[in-house]
Order: sequence, then C-alpha cells, then structure tokens
Amino acid sequence: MRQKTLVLLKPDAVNRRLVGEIISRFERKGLKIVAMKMLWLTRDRAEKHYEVHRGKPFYESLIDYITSAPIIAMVLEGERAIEVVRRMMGKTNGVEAEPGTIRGDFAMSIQNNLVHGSDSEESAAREIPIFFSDEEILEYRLVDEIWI
Ligand code: IDP
Ligand code: MG
Repeated sequence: MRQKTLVLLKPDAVNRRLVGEIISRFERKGLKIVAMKMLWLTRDRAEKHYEVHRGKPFYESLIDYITSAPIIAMVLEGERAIEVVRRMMGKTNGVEAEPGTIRGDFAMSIQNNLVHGSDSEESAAREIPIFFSDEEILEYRLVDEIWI
C-alpha cells in the first residue's frame, strides 16, 4: 500500500544543522521525496497543524516552539510510508526513544524532538494540504524504484 505522509523538520533540526542528516536517513531507507520546502510557520498555520492538541498543557509552548525559527516541510512517499516514518522517528520523548531512531540518536527532550510525521492516513490527508497545494506534489519515477 503506497502512502504519502507529511514530515516536518522542526526548528531544532534546522538550528542544530541536522536537516541533511535527517533527510538522508529517509532517502537511504527508500522513501521518495515528492514535495519539499523551507518556511517559517505563522501562529495561524501552526495552530491549524496542531489543532488536535489545543487545550493540552503543552499546547502554547508547542506553538511557540514550532514558530520560533524556520522549518522544512516534506511529503514522503513509499510502501506504508506513514508507519515507516513513525518508526524511524522513534518515541515522542527523545529520552525514551530507541537508539537508531532519529529522536533516539539526536533528541533529549519531549518537545524539542526534531521531527514530525503524520500518525495515520486521516492525519496525512488533513496535514498535507496545510503545507502543499496539489501542484506542489510531484509525480515521477526514480531510476532505482524496481530495486527498492
Ligand atoms: P508525536 O510528534 O510523536 O506524534 P504528539 O503527542 O502528537 O507526538 O505531540 C505533538 C508534539 O507536541 C510532539 O512531537 C512534541 O513536540 C510536543 N509534545 C508532545 N507531548 C509533549 C509534552 O508532554 N510536553 C511538551 N511537548 C510535548
Ligand atoms: Mg502526533
């Protein structure tokens, strides 16, 4: 089942110069980048993206954090891409995330955890259009696709 998922490299990933490292992991795994941009989230857009967390104790701090510096937004595509990305990210809390995962290798915080990935097909369908128009999501073939 080929899926698309929204991935964000959060402000700490950009500030800690981990953008290349994180994108490289997704590429080497075999996921395909079908959309990508750098942007600075407005509070409005951040609140839309994180609307399921509105009212939680960490919500205001989360919005401050995600709007504090530029981020990278991507759509990644591949076989069961949603689950693959979530497993590569590791647990929300960097302290608890398994070594070998992005958060497990590079994060020590529950908030500043470097990366976002949609958690279900419904979330991906809701989140992708917050960042990308249909025309920005590209359809193309990679030469090594038959080997992946
Ligand atoms: P996820 O990113 O692993 O799916 P969610 O529970 O959806 O985690 O939370 C969204 C984001 O909110 C997290 O990635 C993290 O940045 C932040 N967050 C989650 N729980 C806490 C918390 O208890 N304290 C502070 N920030 C949190
Ligand atoms: Mg989540």
